[in-house]
Amino acid sequence: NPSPDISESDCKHLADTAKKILNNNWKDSFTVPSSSQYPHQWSWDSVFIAMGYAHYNQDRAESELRHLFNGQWKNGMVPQIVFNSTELNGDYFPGYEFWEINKSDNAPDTVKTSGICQPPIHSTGVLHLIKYAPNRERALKFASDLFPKLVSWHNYLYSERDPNNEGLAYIRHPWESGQDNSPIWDSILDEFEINKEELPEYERKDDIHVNADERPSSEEYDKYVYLVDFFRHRNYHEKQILDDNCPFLVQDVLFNTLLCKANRDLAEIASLIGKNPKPFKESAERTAEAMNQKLWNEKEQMYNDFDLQTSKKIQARVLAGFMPLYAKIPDESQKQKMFDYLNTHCFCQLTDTCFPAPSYDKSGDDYSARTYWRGPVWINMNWLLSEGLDQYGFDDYVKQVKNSIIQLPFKSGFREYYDTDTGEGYGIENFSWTAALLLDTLY
Ligand code: 9YW
Repeated sequence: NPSPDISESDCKHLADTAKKILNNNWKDSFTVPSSSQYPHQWSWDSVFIAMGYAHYNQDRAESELRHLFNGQWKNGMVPQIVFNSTELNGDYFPGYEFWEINKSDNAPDTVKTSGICQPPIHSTGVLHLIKYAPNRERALKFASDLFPKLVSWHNYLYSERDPNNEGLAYIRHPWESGQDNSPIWDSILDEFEINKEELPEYERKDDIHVNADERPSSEEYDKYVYLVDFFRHRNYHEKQILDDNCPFLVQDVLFNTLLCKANRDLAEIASLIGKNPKPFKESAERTAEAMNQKLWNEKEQMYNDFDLQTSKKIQARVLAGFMPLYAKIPDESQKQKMFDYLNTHCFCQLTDTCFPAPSYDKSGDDYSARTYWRGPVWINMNWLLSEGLDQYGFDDYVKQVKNSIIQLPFKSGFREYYDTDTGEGYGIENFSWTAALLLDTLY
């Protein structure tokens, strides 16, 4: 353990600070990830944030999710961003106008959103609310109201994003993974050429408040923009996007892990509110089986994404490859192999003096201690990892990972990401999910 233990009064002070951060990032009915860097509502951020509120402010937890689902598309897609209608022109690109979502018949009529989605952790957030909110009756009523929307979100993923009916949903943009510039995408982004002249003119805004060297490269950004342009040219018509060979089509490990877990949790919600849990249990099992068949890599001792354009696994040693633990997908032999790799100098061994768990294998040549999704520790990934390891009884490692969730903000403030070796914080300050998940861990 690289830091001294934290006293109870320090913990209390830390929790108070976390609540203040969420309060400052609260915009009437939802919470922005950061008032400066991300001034709108983000889909999976809001779920992590609601998980924190669940313990002490049920009103806000419900409002957070309600506001997000107000932006749900007519085909069931829950959008990555619901724009802040009172401050549409914050420092953020691509803003609402760039997405041109009104080209799609499926876009919501009045709510302004982006045209892609993020990992489907929503049913899991609602079950969390039922489990931890002070007023359980009220949480159950809220879950009943939201239930049809959760069902239609899952249905969207299995119908529109799984053309070969495999039980695995694809993503079509790195932003949909929640891990924008992860090394997972390198092979695909390097491979597809874009004609610069055909690229729409745009100006990045993500490097105004944060060091540019921690952010994705300009080549990566061009590809991100190219893909958005590709979708809007096809009016966000999923079949068209597929038929025209979208260059980025990936069955992602983290996304499908969270889909599997969300189905397990939706089944539990269904039982609690008097609905039939069976279809959701079946979907969860199908996805788990498909992940074990198609995404498990015995040699690498972890799961890999699958590139649908080349029909190959993408071998990148990212922390996300261990996430299936969270949905209890690995069997006894797989879980041990995964742990044997996780618990090495590559991701922080129990005896090492570092903060687990870096987002990318530290022994890789292209590991970077401070570049966004290419190495730093992220609190949401730690949270998912600790919940996963806990289910398999890896208690010592769970303790270390939870310790990082508490020690890193204590040492360096509520940052977006941290250096695994020094604990130094990077990215934007006063970051909402870091605060919310610290609260969930302390409660
Ligand atoms: C973007 C808001 C989002 C997160 C993503 C993270 C980053 C940048 O910030 O995305 O412009 O969407 O990669 O996981 O939801 O915190």
